Amino acid sequence: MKVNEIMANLEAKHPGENEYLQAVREVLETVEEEYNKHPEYEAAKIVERLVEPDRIFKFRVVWVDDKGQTQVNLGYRVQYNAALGAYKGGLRFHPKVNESMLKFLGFEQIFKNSLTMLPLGGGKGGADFDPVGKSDAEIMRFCQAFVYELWRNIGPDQDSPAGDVGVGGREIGYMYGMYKKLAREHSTGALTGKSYGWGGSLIRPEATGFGAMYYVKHMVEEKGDTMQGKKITLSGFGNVAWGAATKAVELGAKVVAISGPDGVCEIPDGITKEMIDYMLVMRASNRNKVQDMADKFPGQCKFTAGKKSWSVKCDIACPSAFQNELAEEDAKQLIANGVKYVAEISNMGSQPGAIKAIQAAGIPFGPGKAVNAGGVATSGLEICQNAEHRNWTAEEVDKNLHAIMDNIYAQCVKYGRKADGTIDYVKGANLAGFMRVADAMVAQGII
Ligand code: 2IT
Repeated sequence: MKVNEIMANLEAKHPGENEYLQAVREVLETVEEEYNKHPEYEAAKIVERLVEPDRIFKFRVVWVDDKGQTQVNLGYRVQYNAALGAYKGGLRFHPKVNESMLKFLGFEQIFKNSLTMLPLGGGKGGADFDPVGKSDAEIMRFCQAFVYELWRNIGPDQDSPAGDVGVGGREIGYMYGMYKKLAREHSTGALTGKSYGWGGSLIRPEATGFGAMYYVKHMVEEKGDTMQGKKITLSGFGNVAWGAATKAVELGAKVVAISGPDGVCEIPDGITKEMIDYMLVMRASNRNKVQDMADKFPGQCKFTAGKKSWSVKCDIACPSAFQNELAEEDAKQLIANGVKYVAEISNMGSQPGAIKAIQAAGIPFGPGKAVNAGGVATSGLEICQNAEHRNWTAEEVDKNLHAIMDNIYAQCVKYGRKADGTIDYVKGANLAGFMRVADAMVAQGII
């Protein structure tokens, strides 16, 4: 494999699909050396096959808003790679959703799912629907219209979507309800992130953030350090930031910033339980404004419009909202402010220049596909529970999640340890995830 040749071909074939091209380049650059030691990969054209999805469904979603007006959106499902299991990955509802975004997310998902060691293939989907300002009834009608189109292509042994940005428990509920009505069967494993009581798993809502903090704790301990008193900045205030804040506080750390599209909310004394609970209220309101937190807790929080979390001094920075949210200049500001660790909880949260700057400064950098894998891992555990018609206790789920994150961390160390003893977590995650998929593809023949 020659990365530059492959990338030149992909750029010609998929011009302007910048997020997709960025995600592919990063993985290929970090696996190139090892790949070229495996003639069986080259013979089976593993890379050429892996970079293109198995298939993409693209469809019109039509629904009626509260004013009685017809609305038209575009929906997608990218079924990327099924070497390790049925397609698995979230759905993103956001006005900027397009094919490039979902291809990058689907591509990342393949290796993330591989790292969990569960039998999960990679996929992603969503729509350019903007939940901001929508009523609950409008969200229900949109979810129903989306599933009306997609339902034949999902199922527990085919493809199992879950939530992502803009899709949480409420949306999964509406989608599962419509799926069940159309499929005429209670195939609970067709969607994950369901509510507890009708197939959902305890700890799934918290899992991405909990898993991320288990991983971050390893990064910190690797340096002989502890989580106690560490100042953490998060971005966003969605499901991921909520789970991460909950676990960070439990581990003795202090969350000193969250953010929104409108600006940053600084919390100098650290986030409280009441504030963490209020994040859920803010999400349910569909307003998408972090200023609401500062208005609710005046004196404890300070809102600044137009600023990002990365302007706030911290020990650990955790992008937890959207791709490319940490730019090179943000990384430089964090470094100047003495950041000790950076761990992405969002998918591809950092721009390539930011990762380079952080790594060049000798600061450990944890990539999203390893750090945030606890979410999809717990979706995998939800499917296990659905298959055996049983609900595990919260302790059982958390114990499994913790063990999976410990193993992901160990794989990153094994594949990412450099000659000088430090760890390149990006390379470790990509290589560990990639090898398992490549070996499965070789074993399953040219398909
Ligand atoms: O990015 C992700 O891993 C997710 N949005 C969760 C996917 C899943 O199937 O639980």
